[in-house]
Amino acid sequence: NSTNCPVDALAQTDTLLEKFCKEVLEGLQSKPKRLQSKYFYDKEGDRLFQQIMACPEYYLTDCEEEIFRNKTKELASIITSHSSPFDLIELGAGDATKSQYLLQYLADTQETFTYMPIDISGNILSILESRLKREINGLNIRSLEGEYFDMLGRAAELSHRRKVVLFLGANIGNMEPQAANAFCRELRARLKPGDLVLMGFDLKKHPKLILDAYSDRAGITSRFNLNLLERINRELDGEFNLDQFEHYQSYDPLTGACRSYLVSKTDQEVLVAGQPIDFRQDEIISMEISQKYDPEEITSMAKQADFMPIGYLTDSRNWFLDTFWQC
Ligand code: AVJ
Repeated sequence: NSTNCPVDALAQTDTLLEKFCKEVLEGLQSKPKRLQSKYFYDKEGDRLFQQIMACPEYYLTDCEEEIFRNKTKELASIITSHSSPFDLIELGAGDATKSQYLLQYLADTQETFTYMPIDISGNILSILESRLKREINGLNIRSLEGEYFDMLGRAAELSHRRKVVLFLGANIGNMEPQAANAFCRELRARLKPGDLVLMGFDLKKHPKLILDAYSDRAGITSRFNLNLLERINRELDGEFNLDQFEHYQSYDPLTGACRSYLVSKTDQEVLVAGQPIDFRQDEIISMEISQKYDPEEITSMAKQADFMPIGYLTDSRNWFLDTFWQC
């Protein structure tokens, strides 16, 4: 039984399910308890995240879409003037609603390139691939399902052109600032001189706007968080009772950290993959960070990773920033 996996019994046999199980148990056995937000995105999580993006409070997607829709030509000309010919790799592509504007433009202007979307959700990649093949004539697309750096390695084997790496949607916000710095250094180390990165950051703004974006009135963000417990029930023989947990969101304007938690409503014991997990009333599981930055912090992140900032674009409200870094 593949769901029966005491942590130490797992040697190197890391199938995806075994890794999920191992990381979930490790997180729930830590103090404070934590789960990793990359696991939000099963089929139901993909669906809920698409609903979040359509929520009136969730401004991030609208802002970045505005940039990609209104400034497609600027984006494309920075890319073509700094790194042609190129292949386009997108980390955490999701449904690629924003990059689609750029892909369409580049295809229309006769650029020859392969688009390689990387995502941890095979489900969203197949949705993406069939839509793009239908909507963009002649697009070369090669989807890669898995974790960022594993698949970046695969992409490097497949591509012999310069690389343009898109990392949009403030996905980098899901890393603690320290981890984001380390991520940028590792990304830089895997790229070659001349390669380009286009990164999307959510900017610090009125704390209430940020908090509202992650605690929407319709309660979809709450369901998005609770869905991970449901996924654990489905895939790891978990016995979470979702009614016994409540979503709690915080935003700290001092640090820019926007964090989500699930709070246990009672003292309870929950079996996960045969392992008993004890909760006290009011004990939290740390679920996700969505870090907010200011422009100075973004520039210093580029420099500490040895990238050269070569240009940036913002939306009309100055809430979101897409920046180009060159190796
Ligand atoms: C997909 C990581 C950009 O942190 O804003 C949305 C995920 N979580 N609402 C974000 C998310 C709760 C989102 N990212």
